Amino acid sequence: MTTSHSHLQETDPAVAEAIAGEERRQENNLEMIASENHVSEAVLEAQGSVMTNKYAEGYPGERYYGGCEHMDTVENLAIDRAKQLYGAEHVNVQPHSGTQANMGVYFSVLEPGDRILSLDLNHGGHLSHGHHVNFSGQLYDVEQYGVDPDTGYIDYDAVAAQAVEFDPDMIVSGSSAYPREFDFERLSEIADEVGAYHLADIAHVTGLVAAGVHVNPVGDADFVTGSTHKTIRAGRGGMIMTTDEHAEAVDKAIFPGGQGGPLMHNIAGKAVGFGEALEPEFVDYAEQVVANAKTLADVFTDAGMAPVSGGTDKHLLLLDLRESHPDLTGEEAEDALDDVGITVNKNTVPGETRSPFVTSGIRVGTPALTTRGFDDDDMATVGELIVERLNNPDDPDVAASVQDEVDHLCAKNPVYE
Ligand code: DSN
Repeated sequence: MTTSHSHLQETDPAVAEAIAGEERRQENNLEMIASENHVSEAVLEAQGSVMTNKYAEGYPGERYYGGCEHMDTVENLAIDRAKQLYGAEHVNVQPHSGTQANMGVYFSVLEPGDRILSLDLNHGGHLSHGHHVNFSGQLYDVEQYGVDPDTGYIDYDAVAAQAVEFDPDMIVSGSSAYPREFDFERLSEIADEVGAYHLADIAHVTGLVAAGVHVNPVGDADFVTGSTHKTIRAGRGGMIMTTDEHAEAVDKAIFPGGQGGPLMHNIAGKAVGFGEALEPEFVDYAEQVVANAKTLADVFTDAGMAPVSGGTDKHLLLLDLRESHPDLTGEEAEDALDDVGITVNKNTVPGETRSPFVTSGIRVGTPALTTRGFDDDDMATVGELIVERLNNPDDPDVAASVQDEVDHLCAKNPVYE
């Protein structure tokens, strides 16, 4: 990848320098935010293309503007490739984000005041699943399910009982910090029993599902939403998958219901990334993402920092620091790691007692490091560095030695050659 940005450097050095700084930061830090990844240069090229100039309200073959023939080509490519990856009958690739995708689903079949049953944010859920600070919690009547405090797993019998009691119009599954696979089939059965729709939000695991290393809810859930830039490493944004039955309602809810012109440069990036995910090497990547997360879980467990639920089935771990590091908040842990070039995010945990700005935990993910080539041995070293730093957050000698090792790992596994 070019790092010069020569034209921008001339016309707008302030922005050029910020972009160059971010390139250096990504290259020289261990990016372990579970929702982030490093896309290919091909995806970057598509996203930075003239596709950004074009308005294309409507859908392929049915646009409200002229000159959309190339927009139709990339949008159809993105749709067809997503259908191949997930086996969906209908795909909408226009949502600007995962939250917009969820909004599109809600708007397609729910009325304000309808009832949603979803996973609590502190137990790994997402703001757009009905949190009171989000439109979803303001427009709908929301109840939430949680994880069993003893096991850290969702208790599906408890969810079934709650569903009978609450009588929701929609059950939402999927998460941003629940480290275990969902039993999508069981949730669809529960939804059927109470006459509710089932929305499975696979935002974090779109890549793992595409590669077949995580269960696919398409075919069980009425609606499946996802982000397109996390584990799937495609252009930034969201998508909705559904059956032919709900296709028209979903498309109308996205445009004109919830959005204006689609972000065609991002849709071009989605098409490119989906094409890459159809290649056999993508399965190797996804398998390594999960293997790396399991390696981290073993290192943390051996160090007395057992992750919530005892491990992971996917690309992320949630560490509740209250027992292992009672004097360290999630915020302090995030800062301590940031100081030595390891980027994670503070995260609320089941039974959280602190504010979302402070928290008692951190979330740690492997998609981005796996993209830059980290294998099991590298990941074991990363886990040991995290333990070392969190055990000695005020020791400058430890900080210096961890930083040295981070520098070495980054140099050995460059993001962009
Ligand atoms: N911001 C994303 C995450 O980190 O999980 C969710 O939207």
